[in-house]
Amino acid sequence: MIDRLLLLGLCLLLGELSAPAQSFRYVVDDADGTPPAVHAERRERLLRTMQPSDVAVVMSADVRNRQNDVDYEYRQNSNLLYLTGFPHPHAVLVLCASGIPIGSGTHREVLFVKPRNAEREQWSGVMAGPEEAMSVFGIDTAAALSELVPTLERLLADERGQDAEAVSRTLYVDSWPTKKLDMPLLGRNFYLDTETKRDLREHFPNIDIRTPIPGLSAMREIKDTTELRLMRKAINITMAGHRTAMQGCEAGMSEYQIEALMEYAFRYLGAEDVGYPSIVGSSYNACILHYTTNRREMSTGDLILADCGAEYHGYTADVTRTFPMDGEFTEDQRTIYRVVLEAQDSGIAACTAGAPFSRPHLAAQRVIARRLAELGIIDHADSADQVKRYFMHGTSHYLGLDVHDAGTRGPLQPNTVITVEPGIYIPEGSPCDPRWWNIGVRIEDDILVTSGAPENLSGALARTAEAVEALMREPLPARPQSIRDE
Ligand SMILES: [Mn+2]
Repeated sequence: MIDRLLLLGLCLLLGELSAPAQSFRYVVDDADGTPPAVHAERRERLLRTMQPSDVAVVMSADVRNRQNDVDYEYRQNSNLLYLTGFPHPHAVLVLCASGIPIGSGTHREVLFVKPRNAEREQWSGVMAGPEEAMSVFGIDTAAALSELVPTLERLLADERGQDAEAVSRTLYVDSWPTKKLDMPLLGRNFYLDTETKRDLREHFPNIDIRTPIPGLSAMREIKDTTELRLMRKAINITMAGHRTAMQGCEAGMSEYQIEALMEYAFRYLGAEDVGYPSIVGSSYNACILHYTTNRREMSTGDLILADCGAEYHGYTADVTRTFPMDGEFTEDQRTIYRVVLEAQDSGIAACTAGAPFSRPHLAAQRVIARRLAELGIIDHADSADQVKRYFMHGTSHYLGLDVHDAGTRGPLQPNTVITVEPGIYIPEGSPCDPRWWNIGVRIEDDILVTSGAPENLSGALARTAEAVEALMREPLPARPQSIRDE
């Protein structure tokens, strides 16, 4: 990274700081993303869930600083991504069917964004301004971010000073992606949603202000054709990553090398990122649900749990496989693995339209309870506490733009994607025969609910113990390969 202070000093010396900066072109590098017309249709659909005079506000995610001049890689707020595809920070979408006053007219949608700045672009790349928001992203009207507050003032002015009886509008404000800032020295935490609402209520006392936007979760729960296409792509890339990790696994490796093989394949096949930090836990680390340290050197006889998902054009997969370091399960590992697989099969079969959201979990839990009791690992299959000791998490969550995606948790509906991921975790010291200690197994697939049988979108990746062993005997291809033709 170039030292900015050094350059700044040089510029000042040469009197170059005020020189006219280069103007860069705004380029979208690939055409595989969501078409602007699809975003426009989603905005229209959201507007139809609201009263005509209601206002919805959706903000971009904040830029998060790592230290000094370095920020974390930017990731857009999923709700704004879903409604606009706009990938940059400092943007706010306002929707109102009865019209938002901008310039001489009124508009149903306005995206407020930072105007372009040639000098900044030289350092951190080109960000779309109002012009590109309209021409590239297909937003009806875009304006400078500085216009946001004055516009809201004009839009909501009618309601000011009126008595509560006259309240006619609801202002829906999207939740902040960052919920809470810890401020230990002030002795309190700062909750962004609460603070935002309080500020707005002071400013517009007669407007009903609510968080979040109610229709949005229900919309995001059901995936449209474009979303399913991108999710299949993310899942196919993810399967290739898991194959690369299993085929490349060798004696003496460390967890981070499995992570490296996985993420190398993700990036090589076009994923921009991971959807969540990769979990690669061996031996006792496999018993920690969200273990992401990934630093342990593995040894012979270890079981490796890899819960990793590629993010492609905003959509993430979420797949877990558990495999033996040596390419062959021990007898006890195989026994536990088969129980988890049976539970998962049972959970997947329960993913039918109309079923309560909890049904896959109950189906998987029932199998695990019965089998753990048969193996003598617990005393009673009907003791929820005993089962929870070894299977302590839920079996399913929605999947989409977020790994734990938006949704209503109502009955399952066609074109919803959920995970089915039962597991059994037996840390050292557990009250059972020590032969089971340090076995942690989770098997997770991404399931598309349809009007008929559920479709396992990641089912082409080895699932049975024997298929995993067969895959690990295969040589590692020179380059990561997609399993399915796109
Ligand atoms: Mn998951």
